Amino acid sequence: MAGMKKVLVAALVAAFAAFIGHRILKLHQILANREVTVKHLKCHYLKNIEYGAEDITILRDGLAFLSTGLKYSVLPSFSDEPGKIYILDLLHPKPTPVELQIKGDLDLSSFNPHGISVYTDEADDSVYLFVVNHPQNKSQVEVFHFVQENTLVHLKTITHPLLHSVNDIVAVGVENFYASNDRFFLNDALQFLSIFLGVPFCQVVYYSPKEVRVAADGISSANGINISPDKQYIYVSDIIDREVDIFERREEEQLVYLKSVAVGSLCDNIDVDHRRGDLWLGCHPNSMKLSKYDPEDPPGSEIIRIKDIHSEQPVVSQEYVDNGHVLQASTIAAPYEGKLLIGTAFHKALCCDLK
Ligand SMILES: [Ca+2]
Ligand SMILES: [Ca+2]
Ligand SMILES: [Ca+2]
Repeated sequence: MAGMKKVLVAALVAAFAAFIGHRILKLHQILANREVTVKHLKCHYLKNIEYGAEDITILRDGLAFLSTGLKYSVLPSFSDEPGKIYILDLLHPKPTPVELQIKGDLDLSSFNPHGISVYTDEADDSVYLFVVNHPQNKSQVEVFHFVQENTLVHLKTITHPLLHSVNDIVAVGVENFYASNDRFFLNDALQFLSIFLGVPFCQVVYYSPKEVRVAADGISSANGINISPDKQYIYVSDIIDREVDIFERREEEQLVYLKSVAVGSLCDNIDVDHRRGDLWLGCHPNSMKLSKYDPEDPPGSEIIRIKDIHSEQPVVSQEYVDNGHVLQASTIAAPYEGKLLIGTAFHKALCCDLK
């Protein structure tokens, strides 16, 4: 009997050790500094963007919105100024970002914009900009009405206990959106433990003025979120699992998980080419360099495209790669008519030629 007990304990200890070993290996993969081979495009820096453009979204008429100046706990930041929203006309011969004036009841001194999304109301062509905002490290969503040429009128601030760690949003109506939470625990130690143990607790939340609820869960860390051109599918970048999760929108805005596509990098925000349906991802090839920032050995940038994501064999390709000497910490890449805008967490932004 005692021998049996010993065998059982030894088996349990071995299984536990194997599990811990497996998790250490996984964590090592997440934190690994991949040495990247540079692959450049013909690009130039965007004027006026020195402290990051974490998220970028482009309207069909070529107007791009840029969310700039993010201050986020896990990332370095090099400006004491509050964040700003810029606009850029890609149809202009020399596109230059211009700061949007914000009117209405919003505290601009603590404005800290993160993920953004635009929604055009087809009834009257009104454009609404949804912005994740982190004043005093809180998490809330601001809704603005965009008024040509350069004004945002603040309409409302949305807060909710389920919107506790919002990274990005995708608007699906004038007052409706999906939001991705990039962590489950607000406590850093518990959050690290959940990542170490590989427990996928993160959620996508659906918001409408009538109800707020969890639309999808089981995600390790939900970062960028976006929608297919036909509005049938929602894409979420699970940054820790280095994959894009695909969900189908069903009745009453429930999301049904379909599959994940491995991307081999820690991918941040997602833009979707409205013509072809390709996904463009701003990714981090060296996560350790990102958190332990050293200007002598900066974190690199990696832009990944996924073609035919709904087919049996999606095509995942590197479209732009830099070792940090040109561009650090890319978070978003948005294509438009042969051009590609690339934004970063805290560094500059690029406008590149794809042709
Ligand atoms: Ca976004
Ligand atoms: Ca996952
Ligand atoms: Ca993000």
